[in-house]
Amino acid sequence: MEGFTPWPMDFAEKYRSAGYWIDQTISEVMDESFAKYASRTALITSGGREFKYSDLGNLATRLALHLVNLGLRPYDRLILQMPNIPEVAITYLAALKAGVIPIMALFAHREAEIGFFAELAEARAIAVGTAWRGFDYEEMAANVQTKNPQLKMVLVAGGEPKKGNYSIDAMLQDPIEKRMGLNELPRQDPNLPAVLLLSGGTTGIPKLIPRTHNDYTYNFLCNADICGLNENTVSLVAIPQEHNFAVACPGLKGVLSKGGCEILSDNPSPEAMMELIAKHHVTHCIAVPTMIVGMLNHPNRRKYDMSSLEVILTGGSKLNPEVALRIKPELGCDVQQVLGMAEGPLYWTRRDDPLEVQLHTQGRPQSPGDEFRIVDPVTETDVQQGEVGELWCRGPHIIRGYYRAPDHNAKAFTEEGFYKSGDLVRLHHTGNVVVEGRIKDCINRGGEKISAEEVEDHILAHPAVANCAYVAMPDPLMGERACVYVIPRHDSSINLKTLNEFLLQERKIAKFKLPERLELVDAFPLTPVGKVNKKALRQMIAERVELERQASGGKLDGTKIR
Ligand code: OOB
Repeated sequence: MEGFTPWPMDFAEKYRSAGYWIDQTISEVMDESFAKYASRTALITSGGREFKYSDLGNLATRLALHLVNLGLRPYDRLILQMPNIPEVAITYLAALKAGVIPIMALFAHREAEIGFFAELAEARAIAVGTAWRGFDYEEMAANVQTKNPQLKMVLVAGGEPKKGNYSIDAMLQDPIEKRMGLNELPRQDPNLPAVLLLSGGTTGIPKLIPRTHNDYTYNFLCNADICGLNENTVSLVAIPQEHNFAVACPGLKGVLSKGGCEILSDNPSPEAMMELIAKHHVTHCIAVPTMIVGMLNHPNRRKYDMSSLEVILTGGSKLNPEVALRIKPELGCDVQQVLGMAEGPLYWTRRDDPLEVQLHTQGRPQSPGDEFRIVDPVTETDVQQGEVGELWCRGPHIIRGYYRAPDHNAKAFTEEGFYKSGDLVRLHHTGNVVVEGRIKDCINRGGEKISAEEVEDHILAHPAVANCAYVAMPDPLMGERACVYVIPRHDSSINLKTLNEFLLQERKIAKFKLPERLELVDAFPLTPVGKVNKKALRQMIAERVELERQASGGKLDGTKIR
């Protein structure tokens, strides 16, 4: 496939002979589960809809045949952007069966992001939910279509579509399998991409991450074992289903591979999560640290019987050790930390690790086939044991290149094929890694990554802005929120409200990327080579936030979640 960097032959052979790559497609592995666990419950939604393994398998096959019937061909790209409704899982599984590559967008994305993915990947289709929380996805899709004529098909789930669009609900009710044979579904090469994930973590414009059948299957099967999933597992997902964590680490596919049940919730609030844990006797809960803080601090926590909960799987941003320490005594379950990346690297703590490792580290590689180095980012040599450096990773589930990004690939990967993660870590004496920061220019807002450069480009388009720098400020709940330093143009005035209106209405970016604080300045501190010194800006805003917190008697606890 054009734009995809395969693993070199010798590595592919090594991964295959070690048994990491099993040369099956994701659909083949899923089909085995649909047959093996046919009568068991596979999926329950917060809205009360339930699907058995046989239902899920049959619906995915039916929709896959419809996709083929509509004219979608192997390796065509389809943007998948739905809230956590069952159709998101069905459409994902159907696309894989039809050999169509889903681009895993988030329902929070807007025209700027979706338009960018459509153009970069020359997507032929987009699958959305109908209006959701007051936003009209079909209207957005229509706007994206005007600039992307190749985006021919808009598929809509959860209601009646507008004229010219296709109804997923109607397709799921139409037994096309009576008219088309399964041999119409294409044979696929397990060495080629199955899915395009989004990178959040890189510098610059977002990238698409090609994950092959072989590498992504290994990813979820291995994660399912590390997290101890089995037929009795009930796993709660309230983060977006399209996220790598929710779909493959071990996520939906990990749960389905072992015969467990996924509870899919469209409400990420701590109370809704606790209610579902109690109602469905959830054993495994996938949560970003912000959600854990929300549950721990919730006044109604004791109302809910959460005794079924065995473990919280958490990653996406750093779990504060003080929060980690409260999990067992207050929520009654274990915690398994994961330092994960859509590019593939996955470091996990294990349930039988000493408490010190479980609480204070972000784990060690998921696979014995993984290699990592911790290097000085300037000299690119290994740091001394225990010192902080950049984490470089290579392995059977770690990509060798972003999709259609040759220039960036030359910088983001070493010649030997290590992915330069941009994360700063230190090796714990137990052989686990501890995240200490990052060198990539992004903000991690409660696990959602935002590229600074991407938002700065939008902010610079505002007529009152001469220059800007978008940086992270610390926040007790979200870990980080975005603050923008702005040098205004002469005689212009700008404030946070007018800037954010501009970003939403004119630039049409996702709301979670909006700066939450604006600081006007005359000039930026510069580094010795004359670049904006973002480290100094981060420090400035952190000090200011801390002073304000002290002045307010500690009451500014940032409990607002947007
Ligand atoms: C997950 O994946 P991405 O691609 O959205 O974000 C990756 C970045 C990492 O490079 C790191 O900067 C940060 O998110 N991160 C963490 C972390 N887990 C991810 N930082 C500190 N502590 C952690 N435990 O976020 C992701 C993918 C799969 C599973 C879980 C999370």
